[in-house]
Amino acid sequence: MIKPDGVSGNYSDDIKRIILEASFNIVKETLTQLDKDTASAFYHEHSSKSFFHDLVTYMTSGPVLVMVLEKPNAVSHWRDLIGPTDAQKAKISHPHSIRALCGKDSQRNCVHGSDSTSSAEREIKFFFKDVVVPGDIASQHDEL
Ligand code: YYY
Ligand code: MG
Repeated sequence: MIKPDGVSGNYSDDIKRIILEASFNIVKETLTQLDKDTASAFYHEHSSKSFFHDLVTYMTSGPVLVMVLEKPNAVSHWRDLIGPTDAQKAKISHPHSIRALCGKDSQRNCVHGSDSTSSAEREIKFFFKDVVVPGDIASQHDEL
């Protein structure tokens, strides 16, 4: 997912170029505006965190571009490509990562990536009810 700062900062085309150069297939995509309930449900695992309210405010501040990406070991490859959660740290430790390119800090970090195959399955179904997730996606053992 390209988050609101990525979309409003006009990074979508650059990020899609990086995605295609890394040999991902973009299976589905949709530009959508999250409302408070949807953003809260998407990030429900963080609902007890101190940053949750600010995170929901940020995620609902503008449109997001949601994509289903496909390639072998897609979860871990995408996480490698986006870099660490804190974009300030990414700029130092992973200067070629997407978060280093367009993120601002530990909240406005430009992109989302599923953290496991089971999260990927949940998140794909969250946005794309009609995508059939391959049965073997959960057997790749690339939990992070
Ligand atoms: O998976 P990833 O996005 O890299 O980080 P998470 O620890 O799952 O946090 C989800 C999301 O929450 C993060 O992308 C920004 C936000 N967040 C925050 O606002 N402040 C923090 N200190 C940590 C995370
Ligand atoms: Mg996460």
